[in-house]
Amino acid sequence: MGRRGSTALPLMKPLSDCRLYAFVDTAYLQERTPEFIAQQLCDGGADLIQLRAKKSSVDEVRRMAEAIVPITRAANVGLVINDHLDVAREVGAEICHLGQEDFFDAGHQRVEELKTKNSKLQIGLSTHAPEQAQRAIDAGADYVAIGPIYATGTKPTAKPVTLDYVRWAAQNVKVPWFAIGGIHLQNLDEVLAAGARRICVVSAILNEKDVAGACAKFRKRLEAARNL
Ligand code: TZP
Ligand code: MG
Repeated sequence: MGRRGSTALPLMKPLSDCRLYAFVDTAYLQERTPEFIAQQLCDGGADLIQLRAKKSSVDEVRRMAEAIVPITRAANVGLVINDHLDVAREVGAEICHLGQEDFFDAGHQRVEELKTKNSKLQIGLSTHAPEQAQRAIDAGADYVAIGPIYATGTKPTAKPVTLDYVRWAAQNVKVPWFAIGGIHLQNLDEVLAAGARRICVVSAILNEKDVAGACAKFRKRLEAARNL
């Protein structure tokens, strides 16, 4: 039996090797199913895929996650569940992503509090300023998201943090960190020049008809920047 067939060992790359973090965001599904998008993102070379379903009930999120898990597993891509820790645990996702309010405002102090015994679940936290990044790292976050760099329709009320925060992260953050928010192929070079080596991309991939092709373009650009 191959490695893939032998129980639920996480076979995703270590977070430090993950560079392209893509999304199944239900706001951008159009006529497409979550599974179709997930498969396209895997085919396009995403290292991580987040299920982000802001308007869905927990049951709907669970159903979507259950449909996506076999796809990400088969591709050895890490599945991240946004907001729903219980769903992440139930479906055996590799990672749960939480915002500042989901974690700190809910009274948590250490990410270990969210990890059940023997669980390999990793926790990623959103951050919007250096103090938040420091607090997330001190809390034991497995990765931090740094953003939104630019204004974005995916999170329209969030204030852009600008490339200054990316430059700060490049100097100061030692855990894996991902630049996020308004990143597209035309501004990718300046995000990389500011020091980012890992990026999250939602709309610039999902707005394309050829999702796998769009994803592959980001992948190629990140590969080309590997030795920057
Ligand atoms: N968190 C900070 S910005 C953002 C999230 C979820 C949205 C990123 O989406 P896009 O479409 O890549 O700007
Ligand atoms: Mg949240």
